[in-house]
Amino acid sequence: VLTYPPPEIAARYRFVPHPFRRLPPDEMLRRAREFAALMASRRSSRVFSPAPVPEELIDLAIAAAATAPSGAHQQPWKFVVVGDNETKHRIRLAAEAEERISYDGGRMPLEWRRELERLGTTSDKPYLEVAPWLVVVFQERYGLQADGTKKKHYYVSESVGIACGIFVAALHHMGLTTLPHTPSPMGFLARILKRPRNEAATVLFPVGYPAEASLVPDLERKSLDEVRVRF
Ligand code: IYR
Repeated sequence: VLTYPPPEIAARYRFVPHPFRRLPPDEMLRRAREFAALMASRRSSRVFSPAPVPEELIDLAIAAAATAPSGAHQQPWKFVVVGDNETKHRIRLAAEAEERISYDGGRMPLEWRRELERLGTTSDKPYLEVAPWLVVVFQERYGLQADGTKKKHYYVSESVGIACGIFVAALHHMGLTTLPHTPSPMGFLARILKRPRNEAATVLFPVGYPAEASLVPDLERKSLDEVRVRF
């Protein structure tokens, strides 16, 4: 018997049949293996090709990301797509100015810099201009209603984090690559991209193809036994 939704709620709001489609067990296992293998082949890229990417692919990745579950279904995200060279150039200069203070000016503590050493990252961020697209994900820390009043948002970082995860997966699935880049502090992004005061930049994703013959760090992922605890 159905205990959801409560009848008094069903009387006031519309509910529709769950669109879930049950799959045969062998098909479930096949898909599960295929998706896990696909995701295992994903790597972040720090050297991009300037080869163009159709904007429709970026839109489709954002459409997938925006299906993420969110606190109270508030969908507290905005994806700002930047493809013009002038804006990319301004973003690169501003990001590198912050990163120089972090890396070279000692804002990043030694312990942190040591942790990053094997990734070979520096304050130089050419990919911010070379990648054909930059997608900056903003979180709506609160809602701004038409009359200018604020509306509280719930679980904003969790919601936007899930959306970013789906974005990364969608790009990989369609044959593109990215890097979750988090220049810090990143207030310059809201200024350059003219975002309203309720929005804060969360992650900047350069999107495109890896440069030919580019290298990535020889990292290992934790095994299932290291990340999964059976209770
Ligand atoms: N935001 C800097 C530093 C950086 C921090 C972490 I944690 C990384 O995993 C990688 C880099 C940068 O983008 O270089």
